[in-house]
Amino acid sequence: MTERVLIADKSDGLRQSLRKPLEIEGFVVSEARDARDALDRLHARDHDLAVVDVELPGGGLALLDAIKTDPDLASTPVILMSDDLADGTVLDGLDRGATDCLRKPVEPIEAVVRAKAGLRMAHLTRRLREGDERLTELAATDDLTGLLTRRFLESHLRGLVAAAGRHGRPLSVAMFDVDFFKDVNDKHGHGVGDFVLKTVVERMQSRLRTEDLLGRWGGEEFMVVLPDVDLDGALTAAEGVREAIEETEVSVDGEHIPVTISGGVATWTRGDSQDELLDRADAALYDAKAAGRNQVHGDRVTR
Ligand code: GH3
Ligand code: MG
Ligand code: MG
Repeated sequence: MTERVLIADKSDGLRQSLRKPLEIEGFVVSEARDARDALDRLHARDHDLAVVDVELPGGGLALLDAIKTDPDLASTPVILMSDDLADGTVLDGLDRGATDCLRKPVEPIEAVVRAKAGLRMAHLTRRLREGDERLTELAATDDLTGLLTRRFLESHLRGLVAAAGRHGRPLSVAMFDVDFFKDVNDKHGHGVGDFVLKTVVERMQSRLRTEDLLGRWGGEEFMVVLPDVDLDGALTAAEGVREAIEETEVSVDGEHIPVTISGGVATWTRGDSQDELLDRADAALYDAKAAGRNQVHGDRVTR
């Protein structure tokens, strides 16, 4: 695969002197004489590397910032060129995301060597990042439903509880459990049970806002974390979810399967640990079950 390198420098002579050796090594080279021109070229075509003079008209570091803060361009490695590595600009640039630097006047062979090393590093970084995303995704989502896992939700909730404490913002949780789910499995088999769970999840998701975090807490138990929502808001949201499930028609082979859920809601109050908050939601869920199921209860402390 040919790799494309952008050389951004105001001097025609310098761009020419770097173009040749890079082309001999098989790179495709484009040139820009100022920051605006460079950014236009980077947007117009994918580049694998940019070599940027810190004294570029329009600002070498300004161009670096524009690249590193643009999601489409941020992964492009940038090598800075400067005639004074001691003045701090290059070090500043490395802190702002540059990969490497070249001292001016640039030796053409050195430009080639650094370009190759920069590209190799960019490949490795990309592969690491892709691997990392895959691993994070595996740990964060549940196989059957694709929902966030309990482990992920618990670790995320820890941060939200701390933030609620710092900023005094409301934070609520709602715990749901499918009613008499064992009967569904016993009567229709585990496969139908799985199908019912997926249907329940789809309906729950359709009722929740994107900010609400829905996760699978255990077998047929689900948890919703509601940032910035107080008890009344959480009760309304949970009731909406319960209604949506009650109204959902689930039939298998023409047979209607009644599905309902019960919910318990709790709101964080100052001094609460995460476990206390979850315990109170759990207790409220227990109340809802004891009161006859297919209903949502708020916890007794914050109600
Ligand atoms: P309750 O109203 O008190 O919640 O009654 P229940 O029958 O739902 O309660 P119980 O906790 O006794 O049963 C839960 C059942 O959920 C038992 C378990 O086999 C089933 N289950 C858990 N995970 C899965 C799953 O991934 N797929 C299927 N099909 N069943 C599951
Ligand atoms: Mg259960
Ligand atoms: Mg149940």
